[in-house]
Amino acid sequence: TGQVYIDGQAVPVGDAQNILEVVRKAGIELPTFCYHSELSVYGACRLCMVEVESMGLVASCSTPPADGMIIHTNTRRTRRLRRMILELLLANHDRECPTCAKNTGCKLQKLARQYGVNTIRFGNRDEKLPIDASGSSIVKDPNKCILCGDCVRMCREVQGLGIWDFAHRGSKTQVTTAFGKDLADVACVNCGQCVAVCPTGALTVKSEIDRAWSAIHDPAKTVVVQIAPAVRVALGEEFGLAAGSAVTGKIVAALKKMGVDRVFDTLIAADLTTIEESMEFMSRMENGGKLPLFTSCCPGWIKYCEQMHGELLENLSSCRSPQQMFGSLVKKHYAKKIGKTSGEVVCISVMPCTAKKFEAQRPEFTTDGVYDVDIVLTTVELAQMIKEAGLVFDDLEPAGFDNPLGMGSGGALIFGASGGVMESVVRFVSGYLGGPEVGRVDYHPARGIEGIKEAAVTVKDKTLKVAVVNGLANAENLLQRIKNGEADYHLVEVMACPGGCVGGGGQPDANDTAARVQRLKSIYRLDAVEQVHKAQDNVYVNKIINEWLQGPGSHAAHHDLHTGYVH
Ligand code: HC0
Ligand code: SF4
Repeated sequence: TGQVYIDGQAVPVGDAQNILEVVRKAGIELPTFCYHSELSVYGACRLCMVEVESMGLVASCSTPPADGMIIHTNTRRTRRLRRMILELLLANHDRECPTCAKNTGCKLQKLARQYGVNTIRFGNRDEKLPIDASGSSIVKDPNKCILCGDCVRMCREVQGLGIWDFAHRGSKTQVTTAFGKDLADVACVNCGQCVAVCPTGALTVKSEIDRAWSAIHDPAKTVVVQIAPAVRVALGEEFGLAAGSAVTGKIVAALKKMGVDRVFDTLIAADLTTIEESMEFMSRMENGGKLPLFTSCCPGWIKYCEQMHGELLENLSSCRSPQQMFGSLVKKHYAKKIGKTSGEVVCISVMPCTAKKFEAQRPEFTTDGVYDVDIVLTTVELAQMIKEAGLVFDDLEPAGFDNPLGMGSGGALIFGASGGVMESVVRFVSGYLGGPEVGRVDYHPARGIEGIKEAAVTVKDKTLKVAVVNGLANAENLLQRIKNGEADYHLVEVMACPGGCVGGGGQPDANDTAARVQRLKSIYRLDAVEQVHKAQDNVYVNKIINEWLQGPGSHAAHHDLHTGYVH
């Protein structure tokens, strides 16, 4: 409370926790590397230093405001200090900017320009540390790390995993995995949240752009693309549109112009997931099966559960994720329909998620020796390809998906937001059981960006206790409460990323909470105007179940759409 004076302007403190927040309220952007409102305060980068009268230079992120404080944000000393910090960081940093994946998106580069650093008085470090590209989803280049510790706190505080930590001392300090193990050999679940928060090119997404172009340019291949729910409300941001802009038709148009043969929608597989998972859930309810049932579409959550909670594997739904149901349908059925072998059809996914790259490479998801999903591109990677193709995104005339795999319900679309899978199951089950909510079911308690949501829903004579959780630290918290008998549910949805897929590690500015909220709202706006609201009303899904899979609950449906888990 009270007020402070920032560069001569009186500013109320309000509920600001530190000087940095008040300064931002005053409309002044202080530079920071290590400050994120969702993570703990670290105060390491010192870029946010301000001068406070009678205190001298202080780090604004870790100094609380006091009534009457007189603060100067732009003085000879702050300017000299910021430039010196940037220069020292650059001296110790790989400077191959034009070929860096973060070029033009790098915060170090941006701040160096902003503060006019145009010469570096110190020699560059010449020791080159090895790059770790052993994992499926993320690449670590320690030569570009500025030791801000953002990845360390993100992985520990939001995902509860603590894959990264500081090792060694002084000028040898590095951020690394335990015992310096390769990324492929640690418990990392590939969520990409550390990549999203990394200000430089030290952590980047493993690109599959070259492989995608090779497939598109190969005349012997039929290239089929699926687009995940959360991509369509985020990709526009890469072309300067507001967060949450819906650009579905433009994405389809761009892919066609790039030379893709068929553009399909993951939504059709999400509807299939809703149906299969709801049937599994109702059968467990009726037959005394393992409960709570946990959703299984998030590959980060699945890997986490396999590694940390072997005792819960029977509680996981056996449904493959929509991405993998789609891949399975394409390779086992669609390829035949168009007279091709599974090897002649290349299935590319566009996902908001980096862990989907890992999921696609799980050995169980193959048909006749080839992967069901061959290539996974993130939202940002697809945007990059659209730029490379020279397409003016704004000018693209929206196009429609191809059939028979191009149509999904509103219930499938909301999979992209935390709570969406839960709501779709509620829509299906209440319709199926003929409860009071047959028709247009909206289930608001499942919605929103909060980390843990709990509710009870009554369908006919049954009360279902449900929980929705995002962020693996929140999930762990919930699991412990279940274990200790403090909580008990029938159905739990888990998504690893904050806000669900809209906040996936492959999205533009994946760490931007305001953008996540806009994307979430956009998804529900699109759902509200969608004519087909529930999975069971999607005629294309019913056709596929009956004509390709020999009816609901058949052996084929089980074989093609379900999976198992490993300890
Ligand atoms: Fe998601 Fe999915 S909703 S995980 O968040 O379930 O990535 O968008 O594609 O598979 O449909 C991500 C998003 C998907 C899958 C779907 C699910
Ligand atoms: Fe941790 Fe996710 Fe980064 Fe892996 S990808 S190190 S789990 S934040």
